[in-house]
Amino acid sequence: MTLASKTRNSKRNLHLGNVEHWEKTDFGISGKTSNGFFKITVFEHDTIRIQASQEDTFFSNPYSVVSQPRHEGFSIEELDQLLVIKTKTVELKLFLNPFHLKFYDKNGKLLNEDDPSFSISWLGTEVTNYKKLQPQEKFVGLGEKTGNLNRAGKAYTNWNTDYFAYGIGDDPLYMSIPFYIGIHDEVAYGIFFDNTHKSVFNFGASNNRFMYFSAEDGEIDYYFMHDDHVSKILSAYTKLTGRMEMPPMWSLGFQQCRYSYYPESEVLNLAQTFREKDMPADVIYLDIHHMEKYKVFTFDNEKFTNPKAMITKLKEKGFKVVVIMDPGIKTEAHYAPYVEGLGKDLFVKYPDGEIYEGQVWPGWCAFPDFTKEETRTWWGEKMKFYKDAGVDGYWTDMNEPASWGQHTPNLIDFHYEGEIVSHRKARNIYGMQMAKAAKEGSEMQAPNQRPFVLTRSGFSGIQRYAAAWTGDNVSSEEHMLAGVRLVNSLGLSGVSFSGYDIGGFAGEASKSLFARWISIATFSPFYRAHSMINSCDSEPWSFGEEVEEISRNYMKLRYQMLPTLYSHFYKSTESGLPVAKSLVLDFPHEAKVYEEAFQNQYIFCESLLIAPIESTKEITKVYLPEGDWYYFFNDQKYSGNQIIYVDTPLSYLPVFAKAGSIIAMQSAISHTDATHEGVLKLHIYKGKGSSTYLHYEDDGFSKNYQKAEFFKREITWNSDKQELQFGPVEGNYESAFKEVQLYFHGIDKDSISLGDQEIKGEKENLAFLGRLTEFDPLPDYSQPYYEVENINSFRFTHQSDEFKVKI
Ligand code: NBV
Repeated sequence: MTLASKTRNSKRNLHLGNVEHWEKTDFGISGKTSNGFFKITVFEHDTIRIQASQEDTFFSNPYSVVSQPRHEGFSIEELDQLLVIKTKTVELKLFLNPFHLKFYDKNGKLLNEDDPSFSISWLGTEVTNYKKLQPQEKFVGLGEKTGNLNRAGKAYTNWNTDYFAYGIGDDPLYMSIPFYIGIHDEVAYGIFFDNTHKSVFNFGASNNRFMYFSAEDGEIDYYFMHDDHVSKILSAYTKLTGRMEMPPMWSLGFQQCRYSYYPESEVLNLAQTFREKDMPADVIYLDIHHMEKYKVFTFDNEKFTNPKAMITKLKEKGFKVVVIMDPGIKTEAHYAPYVEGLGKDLFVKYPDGEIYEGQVWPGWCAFPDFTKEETRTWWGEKMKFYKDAGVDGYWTDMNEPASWGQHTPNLIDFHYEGEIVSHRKARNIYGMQMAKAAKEGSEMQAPNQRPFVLTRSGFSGIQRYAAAWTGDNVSSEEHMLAGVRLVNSLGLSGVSFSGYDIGGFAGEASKSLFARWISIATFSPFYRAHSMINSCDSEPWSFGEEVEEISRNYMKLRYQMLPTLYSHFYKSTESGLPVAKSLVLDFPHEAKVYEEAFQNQYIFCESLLIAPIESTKEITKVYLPEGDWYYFFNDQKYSGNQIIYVDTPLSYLPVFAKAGSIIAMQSAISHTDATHEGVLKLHIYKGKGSSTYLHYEDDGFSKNYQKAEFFKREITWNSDKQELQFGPVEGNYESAFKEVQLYFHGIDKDSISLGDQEIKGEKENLAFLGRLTEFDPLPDYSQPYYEVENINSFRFTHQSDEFKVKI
């Protein structure tokens, strides 16, 4: 009996068995056990790959990992019944009889260990790795997963699913990222299980013995990552699976969506209203009604008589257009994409060669096989249709792939870059490959323009191709907070550019809910309002004057913060670390971070602590981590390491600036392309020691930044010495800021020196959120108006040489 048939026939758990033979390889070891084969690869000093298979061959997912193992020093020591593989960061003990692994840090502290009895096992084709639960072990990450920040005690399934109006505890949703971080006893590690089949992560649900990750089929193929800092574990993961590229600046602005805006007069009115109401915005979306009979690569000529002219008018007003693209191709005779797809053999098929058809918006559809390069290229060519009309961004929806009935038959075949596999292996990767097709299509159509793709579905590595949003959420207070957790969790899983539908997609937001939601989203990487067909109007002016005023204030604040936001997006492209960062990343061993009351808190752009709170609450508890914090709207200072109570009038979201930080701002503008005053306003908060803000600028839309056309400099603030150092400028791009204006928070000085020059301060009253107008204040909105009073500001010419400001 061969191993494979032994496994297939097994009705009980089959362990990998005892190691019978092993040998050294270039990057580690490989070997044979009584029931299978294994391979251990030292990828980097902090990353070790573990593979186990029933056969003597190992398959690799061709889609997620983009890096190669590097020759870094490691040693292999053979002891009695044990092999020890050591890098400068991790020690791995492989116990031979039976095969099981234990990982230690460089000081010999246990990080993670297999359950020795089961370690890697098969049950039929299902393959599982069982890991002992460590005392008080916490688990974070796993991407777009509902529930608490700490996933201990829960189990999750990775199976990309179209889930309209999901509940805040429901699983699975649209996207699968089989990567998590385990934290216990002052240590942490990360595991990325690189298997695209339906998989389960059980963090101690229904048992108290182990956590496990299992896949319906395929192999054990995981990367173990460790470092002293959780953020370095995340950097290691994004080194493996890639990082986002610099998005166009406009995609950081406010975006307005609706299922669906039509006809073209409505779209133009919408744009006009934003401008008339002085509410900054950059993007309008065209949802499925832009198409003729929902056929992708068409416009409904009655609703949109001249899309190109419409888009030209929108551009004149500073708007970009993003169109939806669904994968389903209507199986209609003479419809070019269908005819071409058939002719070029680009659709997903049954194993007997017949085209698979499923029903979606256009009726019966064929599905392009995005796991095939020819299909992706062809899709990119078809996108010329939109490019010619002036479209700038693409929204890949329904790419789980969704179809009515929600039960795509498992037997259908996908190309999978030549391997030819069933739906069981391909489903989870399909959406990501559609997003890749869209990204590359956009680049094919406009080579020097940065693509913008928004995707619903994805897998590990999706951050290389698209921003993500959390699908069909619901207009409720708990959904608003659940969305924050989803975005924070995506950030902990390599996806820095994500957001949720402001106001909720399904259902109708109350006035206060919308106001609070748009306030929170101002501090979300992706900033878009969207709502369902047949629901009430949900533009930021549709909820009455107070909400309009609050929305305008926060939208303007977002545009004022663009220099900081853009710089942190740049930083994230370099580090893989999130722009909206759960507190767990900096304070993994602080128990309060996981408490229900505080688990939604996060740090935005390294400098602002955001404490999301329901719109119905008038007061909230906020946990301030160590360090000092300044309430953002009036500079009230609080010491960290304590829980404080804060009033939460609707117009003021609890936001705190971290002592020691530098927050770069500009004047409010109507859209990202509009000209600002040319003054870089640096808000500097007194703290302890020194901290650095990396300021980054470029043209915001082209790829010229890849050829050093950027302006980059470190600005270091030393609170102890009271010195601000502007470092050397890198890159060949001229800064758009002609002047610098400094605002010191927590420091009372009326002059500074800039070289030999003394500069006198001018007293200013800062109003971060503008003033609420006097009209008809409802009781809830009649809270005091906060402002930072009588602060000194200092203004001088922006220099590109290094310089120092002494306070
Ligand atoms: O295209 C229509 C919607 C879209 O607005 C939404 O954002 C997607 O998540 N789409 C789903 C299809 C149907 C929703 C009921």
